[in-house]
Amino acid sequence: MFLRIDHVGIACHNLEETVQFYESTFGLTVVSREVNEEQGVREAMLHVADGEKGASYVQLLEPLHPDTAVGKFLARRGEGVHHIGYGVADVTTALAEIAGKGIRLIDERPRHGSMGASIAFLHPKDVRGVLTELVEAPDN
Ligand code: V0V
Ligand code: CO
Repeated sequence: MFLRIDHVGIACHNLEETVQFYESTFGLTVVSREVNEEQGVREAMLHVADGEKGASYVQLLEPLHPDTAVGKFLARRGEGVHHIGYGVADVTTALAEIAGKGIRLIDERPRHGSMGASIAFLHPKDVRGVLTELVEAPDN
């Protein structure tokens, strides 16, 4: 079902400072910056590698408000890994297959994600404590 690790989502208080840290420490490059009001985030994608089945990224996430998914996470747990995004060929098909196994879906239908992707989240309580995102890239 999974084609690649599309991205690792990392929660931070200050996006610009954290981007600078990733650029200067690891030599990564920002390839996209977006504000996603629906998800309550300001985010940057930093390219890590290209593979046969697509590219992988680090996604740095700053909350737009405290009362958002990432805002609540920061208040509870502090900065760190927030979610894993796996590349899939078709989010709708993958969601149906996963739902059929009894896993709780946060999103019943795909939403708009970074860089034109279709995304959907699975509940961390049903994925052994890991907030899991399915990502269908536009050029899949
Ligand atoms: C919360 N919990 C987590 C978690 N966030 N566990 C693992 N990883 C996380 N990131 C746990 C938390 O410790 C609680 O466990 C329980 O879930 C309920 O937490 P809560 O603080 O009451 O929070 P809720 O229920 O209000 O919301 C949690 C969920 C929410 C996961 C449902 O964050 C959500 O809907 N996330 C999906 C959307 C999202 O994360 N968007 C931002 C990224 P205990 O204490 O009860 O045991 S946007 C993005 O990635 C984009 C745009 C992209 O990739 O393109
Ligand atoms: Co993400």
